[in-house]
Amino acid sequence: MNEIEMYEFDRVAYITVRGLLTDKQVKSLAETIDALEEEAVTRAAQQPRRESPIGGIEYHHNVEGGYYVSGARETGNTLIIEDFFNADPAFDFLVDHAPTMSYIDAIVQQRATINNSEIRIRYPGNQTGTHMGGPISGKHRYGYDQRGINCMMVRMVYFVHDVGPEDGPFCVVPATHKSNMVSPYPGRNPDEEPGMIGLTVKAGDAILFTENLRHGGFTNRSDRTRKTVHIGYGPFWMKSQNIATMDEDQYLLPRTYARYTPEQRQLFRAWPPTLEREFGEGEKGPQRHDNDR
Ligand SMILES: O=C(O)CCC(=O)C(=O)O
Repeated sequence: MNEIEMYEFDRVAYITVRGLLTDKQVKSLAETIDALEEEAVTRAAQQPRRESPIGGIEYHHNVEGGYYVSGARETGNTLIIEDFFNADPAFDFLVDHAPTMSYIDAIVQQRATINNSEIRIRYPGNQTGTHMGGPISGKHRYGYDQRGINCMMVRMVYFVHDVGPEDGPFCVVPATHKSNMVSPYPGRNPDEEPGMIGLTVKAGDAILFTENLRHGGFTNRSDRTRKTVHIGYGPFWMKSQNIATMDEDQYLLPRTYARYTPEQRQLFRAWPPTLEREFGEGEKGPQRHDNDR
């Protein structure tokens, strides 16, 4: 992360990183997402189901695939697939992805781990309601101290196709991570919120932002479905920030863990700080979520 990127991130709470993924990676991700979408849409309404620990949203637990899915493929709706790392080894390169980690390690002071993994498939007519911004304490806080930027949860959003102004771009109210007031505007409609801007991108670009920033997704007014990959990071003690498994242990199947290098495994390890202290190579991974959920 260079000096200008650091300055801009501190100033407005997000940066767009052009060309973070190679053309080959974009192609592979786009194909993998398409295939996963086809499977997930047929499962989304099926058993077994679980409600998010924070209430509200119900998910299908795909036990074989190791992921949670909510939503439906229909106008105005979205399909969200959480814990997608379990679903296909094609996602493995995103774990300990050196260009990404150079950003994460610059803004998360404690050892960073992955706490969130979701694929968002936003069909025409869909929008993502505005959330966050203003004074926030705890796990979504943006901070700055004598060592520099000190973020709690941040996200990298990867784009596998171009997203123009009509395609439901990710949107932000810049600099609201430093706002001393909660937004006074009623409702959560990002299209109507003063100060909200859409961030247009090309395939291969990524957007890095702190969860403290007020953000959402403008209505997708095109006839194209918007597909993105979101990966969240934060200090190692932070539990899952996926909605289906909020504040639980990370959901990584033993077979996923077994594929990973020691460095990749570290990104899912809350404690102890080094892998070797507890497990030898190839031994059991983080806690598995069983079929009862
Ligand atoms: O991309 C979007 O539509 C919104 C994403 C979002 O809210 C998030 O990643 O926290």
